[in-house]
Amino acid sequence: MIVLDANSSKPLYEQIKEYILRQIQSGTYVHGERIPSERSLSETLNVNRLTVKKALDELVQAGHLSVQIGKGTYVSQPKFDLQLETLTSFTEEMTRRGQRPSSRVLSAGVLPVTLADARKLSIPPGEPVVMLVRLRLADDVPMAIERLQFVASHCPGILDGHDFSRESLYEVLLHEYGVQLIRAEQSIEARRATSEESRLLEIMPNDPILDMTRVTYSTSGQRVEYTRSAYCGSRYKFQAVLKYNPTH
Ligand code: 16G
Repeated sequence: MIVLDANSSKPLYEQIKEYILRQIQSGTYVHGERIPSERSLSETLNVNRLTVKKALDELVQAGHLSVQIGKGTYVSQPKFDLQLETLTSFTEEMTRRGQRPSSRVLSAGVLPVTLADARKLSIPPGEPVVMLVRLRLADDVPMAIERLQFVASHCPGILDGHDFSRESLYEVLLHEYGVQLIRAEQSIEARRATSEESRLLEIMPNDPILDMTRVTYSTSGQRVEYTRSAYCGSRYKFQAVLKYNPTH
């Protein structure tokens, strides 16, 4: 029996937050699992449902819980640490941490590059690029939506013989086309999810997104890939090692 102290100077919703955090810390509520519904918690704790809602909302805002629309409220998974210094593929990253990578191909085709994207890739406007839009998943949990363009002349016919819901693009490029990627320029910006992104990533509308762009170079020094990806802000944390530069 859990007793909340109605006479305490600490508001009831704060006591409920502490109670839920204790359940997470002790492992009673497990990462990635659904917690009891608002109704069930209000019955267990014998408090008004609105008070439970306020506590849950604040825990969601703080990132301890996350709402999956139509499913319920879940204990957040610990965030993924992504190293920013190494050029890796999604498949390599997930495999390294013992998770199963997969993708849902949302669209794939070869199209003439737009003027703006041609500049990013340093190619003439209209040159054919492979466009591949994928929802990337780790152990079946959606992590990111990647919209990539790859200069088609480096990988003729790549979309014909491959299933990119299972295969790694970087592996196919290396093993079949001999394209070794050597360096990338990457930037990260914060923004809110669009309604389409929130549906695909199974997050709340307006949840935070880390919008990443990557321009990747091959060993020949040419820009070959331009990718714009929407990473789920609640599931990622980026890390970099910084070195002191005495000339600055
Ligand atoms: C990473 C890359 C992406 C690349 C993909 C290839 C970003 C920030 N990074 O997600 O540019 O296309 O890996 O993955 O988007 P794959 O080899 O597993 O198909």
